[in-house]
Amino acid sequence: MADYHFQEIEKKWQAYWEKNQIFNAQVDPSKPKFYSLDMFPYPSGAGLHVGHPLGYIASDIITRYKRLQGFNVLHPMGYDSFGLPAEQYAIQTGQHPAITTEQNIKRYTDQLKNIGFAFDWDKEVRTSDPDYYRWTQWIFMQLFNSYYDKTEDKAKSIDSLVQQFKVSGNTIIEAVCDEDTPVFSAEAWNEMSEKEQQELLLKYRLTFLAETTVNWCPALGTVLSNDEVKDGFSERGGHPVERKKMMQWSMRITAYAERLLQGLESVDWSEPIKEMQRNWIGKSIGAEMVFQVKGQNKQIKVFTTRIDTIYGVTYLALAPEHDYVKELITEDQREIAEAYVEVAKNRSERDRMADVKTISGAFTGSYAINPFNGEEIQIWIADYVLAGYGTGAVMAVPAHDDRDYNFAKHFGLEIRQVIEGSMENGSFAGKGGTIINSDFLTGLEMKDAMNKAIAFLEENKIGKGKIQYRMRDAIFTRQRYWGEPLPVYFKEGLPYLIKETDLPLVLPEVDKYLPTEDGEPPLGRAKDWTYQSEDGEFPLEKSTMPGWAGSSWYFFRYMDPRNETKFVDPEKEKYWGAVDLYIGGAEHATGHLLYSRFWTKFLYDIGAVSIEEPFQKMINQGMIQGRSNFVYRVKGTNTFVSYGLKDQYDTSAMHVDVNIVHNDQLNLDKFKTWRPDLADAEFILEEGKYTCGAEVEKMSKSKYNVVNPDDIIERYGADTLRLYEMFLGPLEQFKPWNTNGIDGVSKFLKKLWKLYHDNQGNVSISEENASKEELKTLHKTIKKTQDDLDNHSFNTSVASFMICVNELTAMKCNKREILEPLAVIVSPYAPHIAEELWSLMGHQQSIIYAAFPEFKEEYLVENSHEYPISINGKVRAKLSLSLSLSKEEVEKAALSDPAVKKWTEGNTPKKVIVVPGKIVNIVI
Ligand code: ANZ
Repeated sequence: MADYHFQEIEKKWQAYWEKNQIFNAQVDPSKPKFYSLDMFPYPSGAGLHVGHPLGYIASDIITRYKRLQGFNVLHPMGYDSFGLPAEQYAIQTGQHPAITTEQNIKRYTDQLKNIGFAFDWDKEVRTSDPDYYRWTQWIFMQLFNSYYDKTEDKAKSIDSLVQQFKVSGNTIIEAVCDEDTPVFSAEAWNEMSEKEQQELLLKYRLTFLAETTVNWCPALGTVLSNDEVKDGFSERGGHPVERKKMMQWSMRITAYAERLLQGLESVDWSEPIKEMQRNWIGKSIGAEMVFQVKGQNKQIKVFTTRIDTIYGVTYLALAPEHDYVKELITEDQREIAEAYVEVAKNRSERDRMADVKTISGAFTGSYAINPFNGEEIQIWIADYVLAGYGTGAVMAVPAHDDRDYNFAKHFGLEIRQVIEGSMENGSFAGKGGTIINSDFLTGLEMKDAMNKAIAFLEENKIGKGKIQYRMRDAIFTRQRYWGEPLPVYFKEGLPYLIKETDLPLVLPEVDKYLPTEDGEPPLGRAKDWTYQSEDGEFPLEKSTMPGWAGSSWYFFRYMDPRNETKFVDPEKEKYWGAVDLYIGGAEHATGHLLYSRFWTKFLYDIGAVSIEEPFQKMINQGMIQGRSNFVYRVKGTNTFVSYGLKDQYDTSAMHVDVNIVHNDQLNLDKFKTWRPDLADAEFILEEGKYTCGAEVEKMSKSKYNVVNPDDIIERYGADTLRLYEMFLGPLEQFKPWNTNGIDGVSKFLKKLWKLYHDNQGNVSISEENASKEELKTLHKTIKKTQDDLDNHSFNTSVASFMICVNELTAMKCNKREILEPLAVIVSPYAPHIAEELWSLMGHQQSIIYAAFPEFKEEYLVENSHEYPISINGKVRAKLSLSLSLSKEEVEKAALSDPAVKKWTEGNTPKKVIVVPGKIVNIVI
């Protein structure tokens, strides 16, 4: 073969890898393991664009590098294949989402295989496959059968809870449960009906059914999680979202709040992502206390982080949704207050939080009593109090809290200072300081005042110290078709699990993918959506699981994807353990990454897996943005003027397909055929060319800036694509796709190819020993590549390969001693060409079985030095001498140098000082 024919080479090696199962991973305790994982994609109809493979290329490079270092690597790929777009498409076209999904997966797989990834395709999983989701359903069942024991700080079986209830009710047990769980004795428990017992157990189960305020999206006909809602609109589709109370399944993730927080200390993730998780979990240390309502048998519970300011409380504020609001509104306030509540309720929490300017609220007419000083204070309803946080009620301290201050100012309520010196700069909250005007707290510092106030609460049984988490339980159901059915049926209105042996509970066929006429989810359309249990036939749950169910545990299934008796074989799970490198987008910071950590911890608690944290190290790749091109139409004509001349005309810019532009030059013929209305387009050119304008924007169809990796591969090859994506810049950075530099990368590969060939295009490898210079070039590249890969700095290695190949080309180096290791170090980045060169050099086995070359420091050590020779303080000559010479030898050489002799004129100098490896000073 003469020239570098990447198309043939790439197809050949992809087929070879597949046929020989090169990347098939098996447990091998004799080798260290490396588990490399990419966040698996949702197979959308649009296929991959060049932004998608960025992270996959980086992880592929790492896994190939790890193989060369002797690791046993697991590098799987699969599909998160339940989801909204396929279902929306099904609604529009009637095509079953399974068919759409299958087609999309096929397209994705072809595209991925084209890029030459070292994926173990045998391990592929699809979350929408019944063989997969039976285990998602199985995990759901384990959660349903578990509660959280606070004493042991782990999940335990609900049966053991029932045993405790039988013996001592719930008086002794410390378990996570709903706020409104009553206290009951063993007798009471034993006398309860089955229904009552089941209702109580739902308050403890780790997945449970409860009336919850949810984000309801009427346009999508489903509930959405907080992270699926952005500024009051659905993330997908941008439809309005309302707050609504509904019976919903939830996951008691809050039971794991503290462990989710602590676990962050043990993982190697970027600080911003950890911080986002910490904020989401939102731990606050404070106190909970009750205020008696005057003249009513009611107590209002508040959560405060500043109980030290209790003497500065001048009113209470309740969320508009608070349960007591109705009963607290007095007759004379009714009209104003109720009207206010109506308006406030329809604003989402997010809007209310985001909007700090609008101050709205209403006085209820009722009063509460501050138990510390017996004072009567007004009870207000206020927008800024959130129903879902803490107790949905606050003790307002306008002198020391911004929101309370603004509210008090607006409504003319009292502002009473109780902390010394904290009022300056208009900043109130968060500052400590000595307490004033506060009876027995006066004179104390914040911490002591808090402790003392909490002691007072506890003595008087009106409150206690409390740790509060902002995180809420995660709503687990969606009123959609294309998701996992819940393995639950209803008997007398109560949920029961189907038998494990009846799994998977397969998604039924329906005539349409829409809600039923009476508003039931699409599964309400299925003919026999019932369960045959021992005591009869019962209706099955009609909602399905949310998108995050299947993705919360897929990393375990990859280890053992075809196991029919377990979700993963324990031996395999122990061997592969946690993911060593997880690469994916930062947009999953609080969704997927919290849910999968939660499920892993739960599976650990029940002894199903050996690890508590699923992802040891994580890198979040930046997004590749589109680089849009523009043409400039002279208004009212079909004439387009080149970028440099556009200001001389009255023009309007128009997006043009980037695929008919090369190096910002428009291909005029292609432009004319791009759209029918452009067939007779005319151009005003600059030097015979049409130059387009350019701008960086999100990569999207509507901006005509989507670049398909298939096109790049066809034109330049997969190795060029891989190198180029890495060359674009640091992996974590957001950066535009700019094809302008791709020719350079492609030329580099041609040069690399040429190093191994003579001018006639024949393979030509010399067996001669390499020179020092050649070894130096090689070893500095080995070192750089190794350091870069260890630091996940991919772009810089590409640059060093280029330098290396340029240097070797200049030296006309074709020696095996250099070119073999060079092929190996390039192979993680450009595996096809490396395989081909490796085999051309006579190797029978894939380059993947080679060893990463060992870096030898000695080749980098300089063995000579250019000595400046200074005569009477001025450098008069330069002399290159071996570093192995002694001081005397250096002196002798310096003095016998003709340039130096000219200055000394044959005289013996007064003094000669030799600093070895640096300088020679001569004084005459
Ligand atoms: C009195 C006080 C005085 C407060 C002071 C703060 C400063 P984090 O840190 O976020 O937990 N709060 C409690 N529940 C609330 C709710 N449902 N909606 C809105 N605000 C609520 O904040 C806790 C503080 O936020 C609590 O402490 C309470 O105001 C308020 F100088 O109580 B504080």
